[in-house]
Amino acid sequence: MPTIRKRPSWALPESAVTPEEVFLNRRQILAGLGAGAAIGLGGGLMPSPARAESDPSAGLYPAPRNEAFTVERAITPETVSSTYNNFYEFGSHKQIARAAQALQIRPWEIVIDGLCDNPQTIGIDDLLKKVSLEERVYRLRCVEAWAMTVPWTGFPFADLVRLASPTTDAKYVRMETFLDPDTASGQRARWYPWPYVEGLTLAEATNELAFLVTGVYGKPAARQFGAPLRLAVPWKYGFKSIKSIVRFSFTAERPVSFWEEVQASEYGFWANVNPEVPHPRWSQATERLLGSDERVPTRLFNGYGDQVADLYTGMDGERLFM
Ligand SMILES: Nc1nc2c(c(=O)[nH]1)N[C@H]1C(S)=C(S)[C@@H](COP(=O)(O)O)O[C@H]1N2
Ligand SMILES: [Mo]
Repeated sequence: MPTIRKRPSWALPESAVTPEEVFLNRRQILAGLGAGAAIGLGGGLMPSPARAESDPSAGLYPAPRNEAFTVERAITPETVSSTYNNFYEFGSHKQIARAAQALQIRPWEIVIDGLCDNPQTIGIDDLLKKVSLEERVYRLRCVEAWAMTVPWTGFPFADLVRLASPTTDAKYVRMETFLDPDTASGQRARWYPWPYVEGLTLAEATNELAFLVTGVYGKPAARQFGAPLRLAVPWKYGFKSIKSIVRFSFTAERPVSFWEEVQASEYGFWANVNPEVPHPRWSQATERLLGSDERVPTRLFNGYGDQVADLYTGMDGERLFM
């Protein structure tokens, strides 16, 4: 259940988000016309919307919007956000949407293991029966200085932590993406430490903002977004939001994440957004909004400081912002 009761400072009334309403109307039209018409309307831009329609979890969407999580920015059009993706498993460029359609998202087993009382292997559809889905509009800020605003559907990470029941020794949760070089040609590139790994402290994973995503734009997530289960931690650079997760392990040791292993001098464990801490090769002061030429100032913790700044008090020795 959502724990935010008061509207945080970064939220504005729903009515301020005009393009979102346009999007919602369009979604209703699409639903009314059915999958066949959606293919025509999507043109060549949206890869295979019909496949999302045949997803066994499709009936769970759209999920009710949690109004505590809305933002003042316009929703990024789906045609833009679903055709400009980072998903190195399918290539080191942004146009991986078509290649990602090869990913088999059923059956999809998720291993929960490590320092917890309820280790288990659970299929995604069984997991979906144990949680209740809600929609949250979040910003996402990539370390490359572009940003988008998307309506994710999912459930609080805290619900999965509760299901696993970590022991008192557990301090971190380590997450892993699938490993299948036959499907994901990027995983044949031997210089990357596959599979993709990310990690959070347990305090971060149980923060109200940490969200496990199963859908986006009111339907099951398209594969390029990291179906059938990805993370959204909007106060951190986008690379922390690991896609297509197959394993959650509770650990006492801090996990080494994919990009940290590739280049620790540029990508750290914490990766909290901060406009005043430049990446070694570029400024983080501003960001480009996907789908426009507009550059806007970047905000500390990507604008989510009220929710997360407390997580980092007394941690001044850590490289919190890279
Ligand atoms: N498994 C996996 N997860 C990943 C990535 C990736 O390459 N592989 N890229 C990350 C990066 S750098 C970003 S910015 C976001 C992009 O999410 P989007 O494509 O949904 O915008 O996914 C993150 N999660
Ligand atoms: Mo990114």
